[in-house]
Amino acid sequence: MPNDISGDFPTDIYRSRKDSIPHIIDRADPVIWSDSGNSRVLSHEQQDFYEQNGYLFIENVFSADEIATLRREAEALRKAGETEEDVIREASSNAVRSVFRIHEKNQTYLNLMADDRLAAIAEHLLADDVYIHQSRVNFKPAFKGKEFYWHSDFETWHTEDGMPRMRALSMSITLSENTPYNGPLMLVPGSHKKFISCVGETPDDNYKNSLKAQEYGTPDQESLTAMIRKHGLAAPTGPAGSVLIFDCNTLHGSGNNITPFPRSNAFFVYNSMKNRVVAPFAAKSPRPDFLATRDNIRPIRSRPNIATARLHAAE
Ligand code: 6CS
Ligand code: FE
Repeated sequence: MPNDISGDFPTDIYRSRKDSIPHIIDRADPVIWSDSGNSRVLSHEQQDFYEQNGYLFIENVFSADEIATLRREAEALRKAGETEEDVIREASSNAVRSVFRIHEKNQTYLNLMADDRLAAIAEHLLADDVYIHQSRVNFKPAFKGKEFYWHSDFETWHTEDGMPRMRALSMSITLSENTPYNGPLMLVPGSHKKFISCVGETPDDNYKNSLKAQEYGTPDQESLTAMIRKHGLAAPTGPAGSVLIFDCNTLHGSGNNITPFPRSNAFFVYNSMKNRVVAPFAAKSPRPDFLATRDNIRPIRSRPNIATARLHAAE
């Protein structure tokens, strides 16, 4: 049986934004929650790489036709969201930076989140039925796409959204080619096994600034330097239609895009149904539902029975 941690969470084992100095502690959760290494979707080598590095990049998962559809729908989302709260614009140019809740606003992305090429991997790695904690398109537009400073998603999702444990992961689907030049996502391989606490109390309505330029919940430069000196950096690049899977606690960030080529990626955050958000661990009130699903949490699908899956595969 996989490790199960359902029930309430009286102690905050990932304490952050509460002390005057940062601390680095060991991760207290598995990276891969499934006990059996047998997966119909990931090889042992892929699983070993993900467990050790905290990310895995798989090229050419989606066809050119599928990507053309996803790009068309992303553009429709970008154009439609003129004034909505879940559309975040760049601070310096007003260009659309991110559109959230894409799985609730668009049928194509609703279908994509439950696509077996994605969902089956999340269900295996998290060893549970999963739901979408957050979804978005980050457009990183040509010439105007600004940085996402270094951070652990989990630090924010724990302190501001109330995500109890490290039993969630992100999948980034490249809608445009991710090159070394147009602001690719950079990761610190292996950083997912340490939790760096951050200093500075969460301001009220922090998300109104953090989604444009994150200040709170970012690791101090000394801790970052130590982690990067020890583990190095990786910036997976590849064609549109690739998928970057990364653990909720893997340190990552990305630089400005000053090229003529957008770096638009769609993101789904899969969370285990046993890891549903509770009250924020270090914020006065929870963030809105477009950033962290809280109302009406339900699995994206009932996991296909492996025997049935094999039966269909044999047909
Ligand atoms: O605060 C959040 O949930 C968002 N911020 C970043 C920089 N990454 C994860 C997520 O999109
Ligand atoms: Fe992030």
